[in-house]
Amino acid sequence: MEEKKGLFARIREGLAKTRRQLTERVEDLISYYQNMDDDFFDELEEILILSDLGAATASELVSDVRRKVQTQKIGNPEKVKELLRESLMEMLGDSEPYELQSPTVLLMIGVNGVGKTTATGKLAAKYTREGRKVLLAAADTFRAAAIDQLAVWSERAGVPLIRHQEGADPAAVVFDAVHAASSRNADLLICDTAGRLHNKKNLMDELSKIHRVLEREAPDSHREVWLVLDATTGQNAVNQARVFREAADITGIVLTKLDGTAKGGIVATITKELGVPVRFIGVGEGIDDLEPFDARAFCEGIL
Ligand SMILES: Nc1nc2c(ncn2[C@@H]2O[C@H](COP(=O)(O)OP(=O)(O)OP(=O)(O)O)[C@@H](O)[C@H]2O)c(=O)[nH]1
Ligand SMILES: [Mg+2]
Repeated sequence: MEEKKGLFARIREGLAKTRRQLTERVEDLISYYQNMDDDFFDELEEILILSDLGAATASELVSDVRRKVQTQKIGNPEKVKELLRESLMEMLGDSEPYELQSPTVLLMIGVNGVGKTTATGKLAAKYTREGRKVLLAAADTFRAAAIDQLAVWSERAGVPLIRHQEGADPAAVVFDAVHAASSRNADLLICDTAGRLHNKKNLMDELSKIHRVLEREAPDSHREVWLVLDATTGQNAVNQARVFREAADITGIVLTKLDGTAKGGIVATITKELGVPVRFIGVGEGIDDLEPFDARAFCEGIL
Protein backbone atom coordinates (compact mmCIF):
# COMPACT_ATOMS: atom_id res chain seq x y z
CA MET A 1 0.00 0.00 0.00
CA GLU A 2 2.81 2.39 0.93
CA GLU A 3 4.52 1.63 -2.33
CA LYS A 4 1.31 2.18 -4.26
CA LYS A 5 0.88 5.58 -2.61
CA GLY A 6 4.42 6.51 -3.53
CA LEU A 7 3.79 5.44 -7.08
CA PHE A 8 0.69 7.61 -7.38
CA ALA A 9 2.51 10.59 -5.95
CA ARG A 10 5.45 10.17 -8.28
CA ILE A 11 3.31 9.76 -11.36
CA ARG A 12 1.38 12.85 -10.29
CA GLU A 13 4.62 14.75 -10.01
CA GLY A 14 5.79 13.58 -13.42
CA LEU A 15 2.55 14.68 -15.01
CA ALA A 16 2.48 18.07 -13.29
CA LYS A 17 2.97 20.08 -16.46
CA THR A 18 0.27 18.25 -18.36
CA ARG A 19 -2.13 18.50 -15.45
CA ARG A 20 -1.50 22.18 -14.87
CA GLN A 21 -2.16 23.06 -18.48
CA LEU A 22 -5.14 20.79 -18.92
CA THR A 23 -6.78 21.76 -15.63
CA GLU A 24 -6.24 25.45 -16.21
CA ARG A 25 -7.82 25.30 -19.64
CA VAL A 26 -10.77 23.19 -18.53
CA GLU A 27 -11.37 25.53 -15.58
CA ASP A 28 -11.26 28.57 -17.84
CA LEU A 29 -13.78 26.90 -20.08
CA ILE A 30 -16.05 26.04 -17.16
CA SER A 31 -16.00 29.58 -15.81
CA TYR A 32 -16.74 31.02 -19.23
CA TYR A 33 -19.75 28.89 -20.12
CA GLN A 34 -22.98 28.86 -18.15
CA ASN A 35 -24.37 25.90 -20.00
CA MET A 36 -22.93 23.07 -21.95
CA ASP A 37 -23.82 23.73 -25.56
CA ASP A 38 -22.14 22.66 -28.81
CA ASP A 39 -19.48 25.37 -28.52
CA PHE A 40 -18.61 24.20 -25.03
CA PHE A 41 -17.98 20.66 -26.20
CA ASP A 42 -16.10 21.81 -29.30
CA GLU A 43 -13.78 23.83 -27.11
CA LEU A 44 -13.37 20.96 -24.69
CA GLU A 45 -12.31 18.74 -27.57
CA GLU A 46 -9.78 21.32 -28.68
CA ILE A 47 -8.32 21.50 -25.18
CA LEU A 48 -7.84 17.74 -25.15
CA ILE A 49 -6.15 17.80 -28.54
CA LEU A 50 -3.78 20.50 -27.25
CA SER A 51 -2.73 18.07 -24.50
CA ASP A 52 -1.94 15.57 -27.24
CA LEU A 53 -4.76 13.20 -26.63
CA GLY A 54 -5.03 12.83 -30.40
CA ALA A 55 -7.99 13.87 -32.51
CA ALA A 56 -9.72 10.48 -32.53
CA THR A 57 -9.23 9.91 -28.82
CA ALA A 58 -10.33 13.44 -27.93
CA SER A 59 -13.44 13.18 -30.05
CA GLU A 60 -14.41 9.85 -28.52
CA LEU A 61 -13.85 11.14 -25.00
CA VAL A 62 -15.93 14.24 -25.57
CA SER A 63 -18.79 12.24 -27.11
CA ASP A 64 -18.74 10.02 -24.08
CA VAL A 65 -18.81 12.95 -21.65
CA ARG A 66 -21.58 14.55 -23.69
CA ARG A 67 -23.66 11.40 -23.55
CA LYS A 68 -23.23 11.25 -19.78
CA VAL A 69 -24.23 14.89 -19.43
CA GLN A 70 -27.42 14.18 -21.38
CA THR A 71 -28.42 10.88 -19.81
CA GLN A 72 -27.63 12.02 -16.28
CA LYS A 73 -29.21 15.44 -16.97
CA ILE A 74 -26.19 17.29 -15.67
CA GLY A 75 -26.46 21.05 -15.95
CA ASN A 76 -23.43 22.21 -14.03
CA PRO A 77 -20.25 22.55 -16.14
CA GLU A 78 -18.24 22.04 -12.93
CA LYS A 79 -19.01 18.33 -13.21
CA VAL A 80 -17.17 18.01 -16.48
CA LYS A 81 -13.75 17.44 -14.97
CA GLU A 82 -14.98 14.48 -13.02
CA LEU A 83 -16.83 13.03 -16.00
CA LEU A 84 -13.76 13.45 -18.15
CA ARG A 85 -11.60 11.57 -15.69
CA GLU A 86 -14.19 8.83 -15.48
CA SER A 87 -14.44 8.48 -19.26
CA LEU A 88 -10.67 8.44 -19.67
CA MET A 89 -10.42 5.73 -17.06
CA GLU A 90 -13.05 3.66 -18.86
CA MET A 91 -11.24 4.15 -22.13
CA LEU A 92 -7.84 3.06 -20.83
CA GLY A 93 -9.11 0.21 -18.70
CA ASP A 94 -7.22 -1.11 -15.71
CA SER A 95 -3.61 -1.89 -16.48
CA GLU A 96 -1.95 -5.04 -15.27
CA PRO A 97 1.49 -4.39 -13.82
CA TYR A 98 4.29 -5.96 -15.83
CA GLU A 99 5.60 -9.18 -14.31
CA LEU A 100 9.15 -10.09 -15.23
CA GLN A 101 9.53 -13.74 -16.20
CA SER A 102 12.89 -15.34 -15.63
CA PRO A 103 14.90 -15.55 -17.83
CA THR A 104 13.95 -12.68 -20.14
CA VAL A 105 15.85 -11.05 -22.97
CA LEU A 106 14.62 -7.50 -23.47
CA LEU A 107 15.47 -5.49 -26.59
CA MET A 108 15.18 -1.72 -26.29
CA ILE A 109 14.47 -0.08 -29.63
CA GLY A 110 13.48 3.39 -30.83
CA VAL A 111 14.76 6.37 -32.78
CA ASN A 112 17.66 8.60 -31.93
CA GLY A 113 17.68 10.35 -28.56
CA VAL A 114 14.35 9.12 -27.18
CA GLY A 115 15.95 7.72 -24.03
CA LYS A 116 16.72 4.06 -24.76
CA THR A 117 20.06 3.98 -22.95
CA THR A 118 18.70 5.90 -19.97
CA ALA A 119 15.68 3.59 -19.70
CA THR A 120 18.00 0.58 -19.96
CA GLY A 121 20.03 1.88 -17.02
CA LYS A 122 16.94 2.69 -14.96
CA LEU A 123 15.43 -0.75 -15.58
CA ALA A 124 18.71 -2.44 -14.66
CA ALA A 125 18.75 -0.54 -11.37
CA LYS A 126 15.10 -1.24 -10.63
CA TYR A 127 15.29 -4.98 -11.12
CA THR A 128 18.62 -5.21 -9.30
CA ARG A 129 17.01 -3.42 -6.37
CA GLU A 130 14.27 -6.02 -6.47
CA GLY A 131 16.81 -8.78 -6.13
CA ARG A 132 16.93 -9.84 -9.77
CA LYS A 133 20.15 -10.66 -11.55
CA VAL A 134 20.51 -8.29 -14.48
CA LEU A 135 22.99 -8.11 -17.34
CA LEU A 136 23.39 -5.41 -19.96
CA ALA A 137 24.44 -5.73 -23.60
CA ALA A 138 25.82 -2.76 -25.52
CA ALA A 139 24.19 -3.60 -28.84
CA ASP A 140 24.40 0.02 -29.95
CA THR A 141 27.82 -0.21 -31.54
CA PHE A 142 27.52 2.84 -33.78
CA ARG A 143 29.63 5.10 -31.57
CA ALA A 144 32.19 4.41 -28.87
CA ALA A 145 30.43 7.11 -26.82
CA ALA A 146 27.22 5.10 -26.85
CA ILE A 147 29.00 2.10 -25.36
CA ASP A 148 30.70 4.28 -22.74
CA GLN A 149 27.38 5.88 -21.86
CA LEU A 150 25.89 2.47 -21.15
CA ALA A 151 29.01 1.54 -19.17
CA VAL A 152 28.33 4.48 -16.85
CA TRP A 153 24.77 3.24 -16.31
CA SER A 154 25.97 -0.31 -15.70
CA GLU A 155 28.25 0.99 -12.95
CA ARG A 156 25.52 3.11 -11.40
CA ALA A 157 23.14 0.18 -11.40
CA GLY A 158 25.86 -2.23 -10.30
CA VAL A 159 25.29 -4.70 -13.14
CA PRO A 160 27.80 -6.26 -15.54
CA LEU A 161 27.99 -5.05 -19.13
CA ILE A 162 28.88 -7.08 -22.19
CA ARG A 163 30.51 -4.85 -24.77
CA HIS A 164 32.45 -5.05 -27.99
CA GLN A 165 34.24 -2.34 -29.85
CA GLU A 166 32.68 0.46 -31.82
CA GLY A 167 31.50 -0.78 -35.19
CA ALA A 168 31.13 -4.39 -34.07
CA ASP A 169 28.15 -6.47 -35.14
CA PRO A 170 25.30 -5.92 -32.62
CA ALA A 171 24.16 -9.51 -33.11
CA ALA A 172 27.62 -10.70 -32.04
CA VAL A 173 27.35 -8.62 -28.86
CA VAL A 174 23.96 -10.19 -28.18
CA PHE A 175 25.45 -13.64 -28.84
CA ASP A 176 28.12 -13.11 -26.17
CA ALA A 177 25.68 -11.49 -23.78
CA VAL A 178 23.23 -14.38 -24.02
CA HIS A 179 25.97 -16.83 -23.10
CA ALA A 180 27.17 -14.65 -20.25
CA ALA A 181 23.59 -14.31 -19.02
CA SER A 182 23.03 -18.03 -19.05
CA SER A 183 26.32 -18.89 -17.31
CA ARG A 184 25.56 -16.32 -14.59
CA ASN A 185 21.95 -17.43 -14.30
CA ALA A 186 20.71 -13.93 -15.03
CA ASP A 187 17.00 -13.21 -14.75
CA LEU A 188 17.11 -10.37 -17.22
CA LEU A 189 19.35 -9.41 -20.11
CA ILE A 190 18.65 -5.92 -21.47
CA CYS A 191 20.05 -5.08 -24.91
CA ASP A 192 20.44 -1.39 -25.71
CA THR A 193 20.26 -0.88 -29.48
CA ALA A 194 21.17 1.97 -31.80
CA GLY A 195 18.73 4.68 -32.77
CA ARG A 196 20.50 5.36 -36.00
CA LEU A 197 18.97 2.76 -38.24
CA HIS A 198 18.14 5.17 -41.01
CA ASN A 199 15.29 3.21 -42.48
CA LYS A 200 12.83 0.46 -41.86
CA LYS A 201 14.80 -2.10 -43.86
CA ASN A 202 17.98 -1.57 -41.81
CA LEU A 203 15.98 -1.85 -38.63
CA MET A 204 14.23 -5.02 -39.75
CA ASP A 205 17.48 -6.59 -40.92
CA GLU A 206 19.25 -5.86 -37.67
CA LEU A 207 16.37 -7.01 -35.51
CA SER A 208 15.86 -10.23 -37.43
CA LYS A 209 19.57 -10.98 -37.11
CA ILE A 210 19.35 -10.48 -33.35
CA HIS A 211 16.18 -12.58 -33.18
CA ARG A 212 17.92 -15.39 -35.05
CA VAL A 213 20.73 -15.34 -32.49
CA LEU A 214 18.18 -15.44 -29.67
CA GLU A 215 16.24 -18.29 -31.23
CA ARG A 216 19.39 -20.33 -31.62
CA GLU A 217 21.21 -19.42 -28.41
CA ALA A 218 18.44 -18.71 -25.94
CA PRO A 219 15.39 -20.65 -27.14
CA ASP A 220 13.97 -20.94 -23.62
CA SER A 221 14.25 -17.28 -22.71
CA HIS A 222 11.18 -15.15 -22.72
CA ARG A 223 11.57 -12.35 -25.25
CA GLU A 224 10.40 -8.75 -25.00
CA VAL A 225 10.81 -5.91 -27.50
CA TRP A 226 10.10 -2.53 -25.97
CA LEU A 227 9.74 0.55 -28.07
CA VAL A 228 10.98 3.70 -26.38
CA LEU A 229 9.09 6.88 -27.26
CA ASP A 230 9.75 10.47 -26.27
CA ALA A 231 6.55 12.03 -24.92
CA THR A 232 7.73 15.55 -25.75
CA THR A 233 7.37 14.75 -29.46
CA GLY A 234 3.63 14.32 -29.03
CA GLN A 235 1.79 12.90 -32.02
CA ASN A 236 5.11 12.28 -33.72
CA ALA A 237 5.73 9.55 -31.17
CA VAL A 238 2.49 7.90 -32.22
CA ASN A 239 3.62 7.98 -35.84
CA GLN A 240 6.97 6.46 -34.89
CA ALA A 241 5.16 3.71 -33.07
CA ARG A 242 3.15 2.91 -36.19
CA VAL A 243 6.31 2.62 -38.30
CA PHE A 244 8.12 0.49 -35.74
CA ARG A 245 5.16 -1.77 -35.33
CA GLU A 246 5.42 -2.67 -39.00
CA ALA A 247 9.08 -3.54 -38.60
CA ALA A 248 9.09 -5.34 -35.26
CA ASP A 249 6.85 -7.29 -32.93
CA ILE A 250 6.67 -4.75 -30.16
CA THR A 251 5.52 -6.15 -26.83
CA GLY A 252 5.63 -2.98 -24.75
CA ILE A 253 6.26 0.74 -24.72
CA VAL A 254 8.41 2.92 -22.50
CA LEU A 255 7.30 6.52 -22.67
CA THR A 256 10.06 8.89 -21.60
CA LYS A 257 10.40 12.56 -20.63
CA LEU A 258 6.87 12.93 -19.32
CA ASP A 259 8.29 15.27 -16.70
CA GLY A 260 9.25 17.88 -19.26
CA THR A 261 6.04 18.09 -21.24
CA ALA A 262 2.41 19.05 -21.20
CA LYS A 263 1.79 16.38 -23.83
CA GLY A 264 1.01 13.64 -21.32
CA GLY A 265 -2.24 12.87 -23.11
CA ILE A 266 -0.14 10.94 -25.58
CA VAL A 267 -0.34 7.95 -23.24
CA ALA A 268 -4.05 7.64 -23.94
CA THR A 269 -3.56 7.83 -27.70
CA ILE A 270 -0.84 5.20 -27.65
CA THR A 271 -2.79 2.83 -25.45
CA LYS A 272 -5.94 3.26 -27.42
CA GLU A 273 -4.73 3.48 -31.00
CA LEU A 274 -1.83 1.05 -30.92
CA GLY A 275 -3.04 -1.59 -28.55
CA VAL A 276 0.48 -2.07 -27.16
CA PRO A 277 0.72 -1.73 -23.37
CA VAL A 278 2.72 1.15 -21.93
CA ARG A 279 4.97 -0.64 -19.43
CA PHE A 280 6.98 2.18 -17.89
CA ILE A 281 7.11 5.95 -17.97
CA GLY A 282 10.21 8.09 -17.60
CA VAL A 283 9.78 11.10 -15.33
CA GLY A 284 13.30 12.49 -15.11
CA GLU A 285 16.96 11.90 -15.87
CA GLY A 286 17.89 10.20 -12.60
CA ILE A 287 18.27 6.49 -12.02
CA ASP A 288 15.03 6.29 -10.01
CA ASP A 289 12.97 8.35 -12.43
CA LEU A 290 11.12 5.45 -13.98
CA GLU A 291 7.67 4.36 -12.92
CA PRO A 292 5.55 1.38 -13.83
CA PHE A 293 2.59 2.59 -15.82
CA ASP A 294 -0.70 2.51 -13.97
CA ALA A 295 -3.81 3.65 -15.82
CA ARG A 296 -5.64 4.82 -12.71
CA ALA A 297 -2.68 6.81 -11.42
CA PHE A 298 -2.28 8.27 -14.86
CA CYS A 299 -5.89 9.46 -15.09
CA GLU A 300 -5.69 11.01 -11.66
CA GLY A 301 -2.33 12.49 -12.54
CA ILE A 302 -3.48 14.39 -15.58
CA LEU A 303 -6.90 15.51 -14.42
N1 LIG B 1 13.72 14.84 -18.46
C1 LIG B 1 13.96 13.60 -18.89
N2 LIG B 1 15.03 13.36 -19.67
C2 LIG B 1 15.24 12.09 -20.09
C3 LIG B 1 14.37 11.02 -19.74
N3 LIG B 1 14.84 9.89 -20.32
C4 LIG B 1 15.97 10.25 -21.00
N4 LIG B 1 16.22 11.56 -20.87
C5 LIG B 1 17.31 12.35 -21.48
O1 LIG B 1 17.24 12.26 -22.89
C6 LIG B 1 18.54 12.30 -23.46
C7 LIG B 1 18.73 11.13 -24.41
O2 LIG B 1 18.72 9.94 -23.69
P1 LIG B 1 19.46 8.60 -24.17
O3 LIG B 1 19.13 7.57 -23.18
O4 LIG B 1 20.87 8.85 -24.48
O5 LIG B 1 18.67 8.32 -25.53
P2 LIG B 1 18.94 7.16 -26.59
O6 LIG B 1 17.62 6.78 -27.15
O7 LIG B 1 19.76 6.09 -26.00
O8 LIG B 1 19.78 7.97 -27.69
P3 LIG B 1 20.68 7.37 -28.87
O9 LIG B 1 21.47 6.23 -28.31
O10 LIG B 1 21.51 8.52 -29.28
O11 LIG B 1 19.73 6.94 -29.94
C8 LIG B 1 19.51 12.31 -22.30
O12 LIG B 1 19.95 13.60 -22.06
C9 LIG B 1 18.67 11.80 -21.12
O13 LIG B 1 19.12 12.28 -19.88
C10 LIG B 1 13.22 11.32 -18.91
O14 LIG B 1 12.38 10.47 -18.56
N5 LIG B 1 13.08 12.63 -18.52
MG1 LIG C 1 21.53 5.23 -26.59
